[in-house]
Amino acid sequence: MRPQALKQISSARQQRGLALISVLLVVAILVALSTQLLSNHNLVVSQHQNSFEQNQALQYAYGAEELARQLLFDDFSISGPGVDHLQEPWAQPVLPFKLDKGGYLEAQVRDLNGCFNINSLAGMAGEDNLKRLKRLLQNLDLDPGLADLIKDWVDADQGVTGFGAEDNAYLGLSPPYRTANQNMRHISELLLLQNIQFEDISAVTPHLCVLPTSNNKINVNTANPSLLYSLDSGISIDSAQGLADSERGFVDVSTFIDANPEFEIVRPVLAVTSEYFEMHAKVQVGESTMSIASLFFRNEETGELTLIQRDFAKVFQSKIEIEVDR
Ligand SMILES: [Ca+2]
Ligand SMILES: [Ca+2]
Repeated sequence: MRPQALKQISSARQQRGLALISVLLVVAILVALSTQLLSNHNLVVSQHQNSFEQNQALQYAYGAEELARQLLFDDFSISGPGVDHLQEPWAQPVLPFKLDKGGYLEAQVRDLNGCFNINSLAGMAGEDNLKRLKRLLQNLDLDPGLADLIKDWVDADQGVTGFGAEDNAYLGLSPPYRTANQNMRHISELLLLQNIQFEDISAVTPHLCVLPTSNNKINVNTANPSLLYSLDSGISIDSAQGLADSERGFVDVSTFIDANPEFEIVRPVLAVTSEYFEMHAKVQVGESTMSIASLFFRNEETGELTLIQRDFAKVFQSKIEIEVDR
């Protein structure tokens, strides 16, 4: 074959090769674009699914709140007026039940007049409550000096209490900050206290609550043994524990003191009813889980319930123990 003809054949092959490479390149780009589009589409679908499930879970959580509101008003007006104790319907946890579209809901109500109110340290009986918190801490094998730190955080003055700390101590930290010098709004403020240990806070918080008042009473029908013991040095831990283990349903404070005369000295701070309650619910819809802790105030004259605070970050700890057959 002549050299000119060979050259033409080689050039044609090169052109076909280039064309093939171009086609392959276009196909590769199209595949990459399709994959990217599909991936983005899946992400958008997933985001919408999560958003939809979260919204459904939130609506169920609001439903649990409404249920608690109804239970507490029913208790005030019909089933248990004039007294609040742990055998009443509102105090019974709502067993986890399946929801229509899959998932489940569980809820429980806690009486907050049965725990130690941190803000009572800044109230009219602040000094007495400081002694009570110290007794409570000692009973839990914790440093009673923690009570001084908490008191200084919530009291309005700048005078250091015992082992407490005021602005001067916190302004020396990095970053510097000041004491609140007002009622706590959330229990997590405890983590701002000077030299605080997370383990100590974890141990004491189940016995504490944060109420939007400094002058609350203690419901003797719902108070836990640590709180009952802390009320006065004349009350023994065995007496408090025995009382807490019994089925309490005292209809008035006098009846309670007749049966437990060691509490006479703290009569002014005792009650058999409650004003503050916390509804805590956990909802799961699909892959989405939501927790809601709602603080209610119930007017002791009218029974009207006011929602004071919602906390979506509190860890839900079920009161229910489920027996499993093995
Ligand atoms: Ca009641
Ligand atoms: Ca202070």
